[in-house]
Amino acid sequence: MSTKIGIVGLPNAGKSSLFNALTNAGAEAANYPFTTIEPNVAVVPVVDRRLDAVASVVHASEIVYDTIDFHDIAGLVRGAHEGEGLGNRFLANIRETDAILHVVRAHHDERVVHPDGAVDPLRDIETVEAELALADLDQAQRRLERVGRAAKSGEPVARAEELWLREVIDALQAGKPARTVPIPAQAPNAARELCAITSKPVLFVANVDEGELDVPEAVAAHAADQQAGAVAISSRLESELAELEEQEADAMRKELGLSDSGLQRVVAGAFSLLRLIAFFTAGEDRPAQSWHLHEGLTAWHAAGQIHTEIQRGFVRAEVVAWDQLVQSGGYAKARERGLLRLEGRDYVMGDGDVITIRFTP
Ligand SMILES: Nc1nc2c(ncn2[C@@H]2O[C@H](COP(=O)(O)OP(=O)(O)OP(=O)(O)O)[C@@H](O)[C@H]2O)c(=O)[nH]1
Ligand SMILES: [Mg+2]
Repeated sequence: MSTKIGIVGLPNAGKSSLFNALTNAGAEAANYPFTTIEPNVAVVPVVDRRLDAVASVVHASEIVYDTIDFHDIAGLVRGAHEGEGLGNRFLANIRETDAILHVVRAHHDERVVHPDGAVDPLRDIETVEAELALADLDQAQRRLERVGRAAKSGEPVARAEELWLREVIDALQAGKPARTVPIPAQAPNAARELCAITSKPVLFVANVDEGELDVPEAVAAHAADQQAGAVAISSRLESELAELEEQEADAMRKELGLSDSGLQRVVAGAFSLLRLIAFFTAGEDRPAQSWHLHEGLTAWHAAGQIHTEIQRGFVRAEVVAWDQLVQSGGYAKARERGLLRLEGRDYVMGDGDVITIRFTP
């Protein structure tokens, strides 16, 4: 299942520029058959050079990167939760995402109008967070009405959920995100049912002046306070770079003193936020593929990512670290050197593992 990420921010913050940069860079770097599900959804391959190396030593037929879906929405203005500026409808689109990219304007280009007249990243963040909290509050109150009816009949799960919803409502009213309220053991699905936007992990993207490399201090401090991540990029610069050929773009980056692509930092930031690791499957004349899995999950979970049938019939896994496979020059040598291990279903997957699962159909 591909990871979904929603992009939020004030009007003119640079969301669509970032979205376009992600789209173009993905199409370019991975030769991905780009499909637009909807005009505002970009399917972006997660380019991983480790997979390229693996594919080459095992003589894979092709390279298939795992993807992330980015959802671009229109800017949130004050009052968005009340339907102002169609905000509520856009917010509904990102309730189903796994994480939020919060784009905040930090560049000082006077030709770009700021909806509040002046550049102030922290104020903007607080405006957007207030809208998200109010939208969640509305959602929580509606859910409470429904659950409250079931709770009256004494149903224990509904009662636990009702109590939790009341706590969430208190937190949101106090300006705190829903994620600060622990999920009750008796109603483990409560959070999934509510789909609160403020329960999702957040990566702040400070849209900085071209040539600026650092996240503004106020944004960094706010992110740290929220246990969120933060990266600095220039959306405009990245969207321009994404339109160039790869070599040209690299040369341009060097000239500007940028070490890596800002988009790589966005994707890497999102992944570390979601605590995802990458693993690979690859074989001769078969596609080499990358997959993502939550940190700490097992070979059995990895099997489930690949196919439910493979998970159901799981017998054992052959695992080798990607760099050991590459250094060995292929599976045969890796096996000879004892680097290819047999593992059971409870083996905890490592980042960069190459796995072959034996299963009974
Ligand atoms: N100088 C500069 N201008 C930028 C940058 N990012 C975006 N812009 C400009 O700001 C304007 C708005 O950018 P968009 O990416 O469309 O902003 P948005 O957040 O999608 O705005 P809405 O869709 O209206 O909410 C455009 O004219 C961009 O060219 C940047 O990093 N630097
Ligand atoms: Mg836009």
